[in-house]
Amino acid sequence: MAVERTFSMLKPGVLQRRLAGEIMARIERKGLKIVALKMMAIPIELAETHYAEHRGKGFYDTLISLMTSGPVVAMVVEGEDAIAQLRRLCGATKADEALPGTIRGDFAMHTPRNLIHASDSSASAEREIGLFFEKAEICPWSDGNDGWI
Ligand code: 3AN
Repeated sequence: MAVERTFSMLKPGVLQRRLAGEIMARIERKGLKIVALKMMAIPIELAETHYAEHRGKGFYDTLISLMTSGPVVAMVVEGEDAIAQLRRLCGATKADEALPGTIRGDFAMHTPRNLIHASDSSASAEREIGLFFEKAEICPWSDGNDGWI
């Protein structure tokens, strides 16, 4: 499997619910590597660019207003097959379809507040990492545990 980078973001509400550590722990326990991390308030223009594919949909205005309603935690996550692996950890988009054991299945009751974003393809990952992070903010590391994970 190829080593990939993916973009992930803990949405507004996660810090308020004190779930940031719990969610990041799940990502770490899986064996994925966090190689960039920052807390930020998303300007409305960035939220609109990030979610441009959803413009015009019924939930778009709510989505933009929720995403700009409080700080997020943005991450670049690295690992073998990281894009699909992280999507599986997140669970289905719809709160009532996300299975127990997944982040959304365990913590989300309502789809608009489904806690976490994770890129859905390598093209999205590259685009989204570029939107949120400068190259110099990404810190690759290796610790010799790779053979155990
Ligand atoms: P995902 O985040 O699983 O890739 P997308 O890209 O289809 O899902 O949707 C982006 C975000 O828009 C979701 N995380 C969710 O917050 C919101 N969303 C998607 N579908 C709906 C829906 N039917 N009703 C309300 N909000 C939605």
